Amino acid sequence: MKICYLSGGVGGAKLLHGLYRLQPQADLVAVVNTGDDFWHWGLFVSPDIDTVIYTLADLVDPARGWGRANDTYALLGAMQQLGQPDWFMLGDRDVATHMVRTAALKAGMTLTAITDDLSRRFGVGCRILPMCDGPRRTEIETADGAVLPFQDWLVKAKAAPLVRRVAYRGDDVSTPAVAAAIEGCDVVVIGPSNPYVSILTMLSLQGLGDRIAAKPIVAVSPIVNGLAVKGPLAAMLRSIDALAPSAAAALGHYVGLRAAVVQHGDGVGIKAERILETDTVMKTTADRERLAAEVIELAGNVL
Ligand code: FO1
Repeated sequence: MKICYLSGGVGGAKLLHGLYRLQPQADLVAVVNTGDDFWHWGLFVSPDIDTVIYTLADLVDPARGWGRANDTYALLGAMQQLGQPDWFMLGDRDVATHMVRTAALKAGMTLTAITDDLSRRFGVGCRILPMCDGPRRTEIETADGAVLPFQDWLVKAKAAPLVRRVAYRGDDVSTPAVAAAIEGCDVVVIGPSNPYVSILTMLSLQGLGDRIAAKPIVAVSPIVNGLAVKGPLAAMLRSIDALAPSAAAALGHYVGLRAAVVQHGDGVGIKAERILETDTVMKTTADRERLAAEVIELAGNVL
């Protein structure tokens, strides 16, 4: 069964890692959010792509879920001394990735080609595709009317300002590689990522949202027992849509679900043809593999 997997950062990467360990590599393609990408210290940083690559390559920092394990921060200290922004923690080894990506972008390569190259160099065997090659950026409109680029809100402002609305700005076209990945798959699996700032960002693109709507979709909830596993989703459900955080509220952003995978007891109000209640918390690699096996089995049953 060929799976096209939609992923944001940390949570999405964990389930993808489980699928990656169980699926033949040729039968798995990940389409990854790039709405969080930004320029920092003159470097182009693509956090969710890197989170996915480092996770699959077993190089990610296990406690944070982003950045590289055992990284050092000598450059960050030197930049601080020179009065440069220090609110975004780029590790020394991680910076090598941003330098290579930035140089390749400046030489005219597409983000898709650069990501293929980085994946190969990190030994990642399945295809990882940026959702688009052009600039498409997530912006956060806060309750007091300010408009912040995503990382300024999430990291610099520590996700403290209440969110009124999320907007996606810039070029709204996806890529031929993403179109082919969706058309060639048997099922689209939406990972346990934040709908507002990861998945809807992707679905807003021409050539992506419309193609996915024609495929069977299985979605995994990022909300467990009314709490976001990580990140600001619970607060966003309240402040953007006045919804109490629940799996139904999170997955309600996706229409036409063939199946939904949620935590035990979280199935209430979910709109999907099939609902699987299981343990969706992934603390260990074994948890990732078990949940991935359940997703694969469920997907096979609903095709
Ligand atoms: N998240 C933070 O909360 N603080 C950081 O300093 C930070 C640095 C960072 C560096 C590289 C990278 O790939 C990710 C990094 N993240 C950091 C995570 C990132 O901002 C978010 O997790 C994603 O953009 C949301 O998926």
